[in-house]
Amino acid sequence: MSGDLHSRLAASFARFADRTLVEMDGKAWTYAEIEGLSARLATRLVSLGVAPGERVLVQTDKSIETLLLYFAVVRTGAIYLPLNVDYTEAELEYFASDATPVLAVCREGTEPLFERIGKGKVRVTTLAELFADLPDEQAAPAPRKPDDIAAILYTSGTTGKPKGAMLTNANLAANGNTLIDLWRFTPEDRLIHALPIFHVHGLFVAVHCVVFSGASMVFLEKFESGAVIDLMARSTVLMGVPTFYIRLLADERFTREAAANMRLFISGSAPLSADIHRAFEARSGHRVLERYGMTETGMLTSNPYDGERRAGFVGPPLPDVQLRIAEFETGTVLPQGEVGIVEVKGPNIFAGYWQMPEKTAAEFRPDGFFITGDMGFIDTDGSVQLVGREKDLIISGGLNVYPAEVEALLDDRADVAEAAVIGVPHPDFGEAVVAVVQPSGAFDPDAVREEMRRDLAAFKVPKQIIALDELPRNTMGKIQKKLLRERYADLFAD
Ligand code: MCA
Ligand code: AMP
Repeated sequence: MSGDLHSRLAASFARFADRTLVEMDGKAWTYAEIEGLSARLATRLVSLGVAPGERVLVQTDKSIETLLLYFAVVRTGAIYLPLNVDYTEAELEYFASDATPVLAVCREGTEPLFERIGKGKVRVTTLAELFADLPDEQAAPAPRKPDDIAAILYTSGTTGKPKGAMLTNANLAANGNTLIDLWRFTPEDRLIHALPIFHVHGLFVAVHCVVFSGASMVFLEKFESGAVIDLMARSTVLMGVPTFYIRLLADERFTREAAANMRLFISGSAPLSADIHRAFEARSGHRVLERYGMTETGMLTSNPYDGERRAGFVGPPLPDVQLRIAEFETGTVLPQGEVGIVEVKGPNIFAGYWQMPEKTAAEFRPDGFFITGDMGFIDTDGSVQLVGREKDLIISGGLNVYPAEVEALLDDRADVAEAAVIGVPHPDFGEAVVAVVQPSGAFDPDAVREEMRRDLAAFKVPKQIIALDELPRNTMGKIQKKLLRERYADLFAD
């Protein structure tokens, strides 16, 4: 199969032309319709200056138009750069200046904000404008090589600014091809698509599994347990973050009967607790298939389709992925069973961080293995268990929050002497962001939270801010986050 993503998509558009690709709000689009509309949209994009290698920044709501925009950008050979709709002006400004897009597609009403951050150098438009009087002409697909960049997805880091992970045509095509075989996707499948489409999970894993295999999907604007349960009778697969499964279990309409037509429930992006795994099986008769991946790599491991889906394990590496456990500091590869850093290599591993050669080099070993930052071990059956993270990262409802970013915002405030941001167990989000601060003078946690919402996407804003006279420190003066995590472990216990 060609390593070019557009050719891979086009092969499906042609082969499954008359079949339904996607449904939303009671309307359906076939493969041929989606291809035709995206090809016409590509003509419009080209007329706006979009060319191979240029970046198209997208912050739009989940819709068929956004999906078409993705396919259209791939067709032009430009680089698709989707952004979380929750990002604030302060956050967006950085992405726009770092990625220097030629075009920004934004939501109605946010044009002035994008004009401001684009500083006159970025053409700003909306989906409505792009789709108005769409030309009939279908742009010819731009020739692309496997190593050309198809998308940039920003991920934050433990220190410093977010990094744009460059994913190539070959990365995306290879991972999709592997996953449809592994998870047995066929044209008879219908996926319940309730994830956002600005992350690898909802955009590449979900959409490519559907399109590459000729299956169909139902787009829901966001996860809502009732709507998802209603769709199960005529669907076969759900992909979700653990919060989806927690919320399904909390809904009494979710029963064995409701799930009877489903063949597969896949979970990832964050750890699925063994308790939820077991409760889900007891309720529905289905064992969730847990897999593990990263923005920089796409999917890396998966529990087997046949064979045991082990609670608490993310499964063996995908057939085309090499995975090893090493000592973080030295890179020495560790024997089976020992805990260390997870390192990976394969056709799905990204090409590096956009314009950050040093940061890229620092995250690869000399022999080309990528250092994930996740800690784990390989069991005797080859299955991987993740036991923690070397990186200081909180995953809340499947979304990553780097404490350093939230701490920097708090530390900059006149009413805060120092802040420590930690993740604590949360019954719905898995982990929740909590800030423990040492105030300097008068301090109103609720007012501070409100103010933080101006600068930070809502999911990063601490669910609670706790003020202490003194933060616990070790003899070197370093804040003891471990101690804080222990002290507040039951903060959200139900
Ligand atoms: C929303 N809020 C959150 C989160 N989502 N807070 C913390 N963590 C979150 N994940 C905020 C809302 O802004 C709101 O704040 C309050 O929490 C309550 O929101 P609620 O209505 O409960 O949330 P929701 O809209 O139902 O969303 C929860 C969600 C959603 C369905 C879990 O966050 C979601 O779809 N997550 C999936 C993310 C994802 O696709 N991750 C994949 C990336 P307020 O009331 O203050 O306004 S990782 C990836 O791609 C890698 C490759 C991988 O392995 O998959
Ligand atoms: P992101 O940068 O958003 O792609 O998040 C990637 C990170 O999510 C990984 O490095 C892991 O820490 C975490 N992750 C993804 N899937 C799983 C999983 N099944 N279990 C535990 N952690 C996971």
